[in-house]
Amino acid sequence: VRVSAEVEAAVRDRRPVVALESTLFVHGLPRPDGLQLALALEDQLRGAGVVPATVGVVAGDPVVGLDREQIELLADAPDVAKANAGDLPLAIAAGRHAATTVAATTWLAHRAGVRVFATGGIGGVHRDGRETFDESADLVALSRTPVTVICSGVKSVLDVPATVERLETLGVGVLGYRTRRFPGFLVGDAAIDLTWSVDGPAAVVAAMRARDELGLAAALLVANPVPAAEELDPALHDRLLREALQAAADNDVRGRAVTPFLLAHVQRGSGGRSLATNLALVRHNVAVAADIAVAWST
Ligand code: PSU
Ligand code: MN
Repeated sequence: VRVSAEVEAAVRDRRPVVALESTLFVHGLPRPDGLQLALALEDQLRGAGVVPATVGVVAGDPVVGLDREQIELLADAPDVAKANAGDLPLAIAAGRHAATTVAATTWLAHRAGVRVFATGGIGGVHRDGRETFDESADLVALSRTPVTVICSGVKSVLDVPATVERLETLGVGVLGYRTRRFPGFLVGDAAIDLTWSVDGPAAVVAAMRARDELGLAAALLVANPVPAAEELDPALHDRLLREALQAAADNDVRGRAVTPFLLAHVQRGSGGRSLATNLALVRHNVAVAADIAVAWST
């Protein structure tokens, strides 16, 4: 793993560092919003006194702490693979460019000694998961990587209650951040009660310390809802999602094509509002991650 000099020094000196993934800006957002967001998140972290550690694979090199040119390269290149943890050695051996998902990013961040990671939404159980077994590699990766992940839930195109059940089975501790309900990604509330809730970074750090002392392998998931002023109207969200699911069924869309199809449908139907909400929730997660990383380092 190639760790940038800046990230390596910060980890060694116990200064705050936050990892960021690359699938979000390479595959999860339209161009040029992805690149703009990636650079804005780095600036946001630096402004909070935190070293950013954006993770990705550049020509077969797994990098923790991509520099600006490397971020631009991944955002612009036409042939960037999407790598989960199982894909990582294959992308490396093939010398490919690859964007890292939550699964691959947590692993590389952990190898570099980075303990806090912010993203938008993690992967999860697909709605047809009972038949297809389609469940994101993020879930099992989180079960064996002791990193703290700040997110706003899982993409609402997934089966959210099933994903929360799987997190429990896999031993991933879920903490509501100033909420007692699991967040619904573009909306604040997925109507699932949480057992544990914290009111700020110090309580997250206490849980991280206890997890380390117990020698547990799993991640902690900090569930941070999108701010109320920026959520997508829940009625609009539900209507767009219903229509998108119906359109996918009508057009016989299957497998890997389903998620991009549904997201694009919601995007068009909301007239760009879902994109604005997506950007807002990621920025909010990065702000909370910065607070946690600062508290952890002190
Ligand atoms: N959630 C989003 N946009 C994304 C992702 C999640 O709103 O782009 C990405 C993350 O990188 C996550 C990955 O780890 O999708 C999950 O993909 P899969 O279901 O193929 O494991
Ligand atoms: Mn899948």
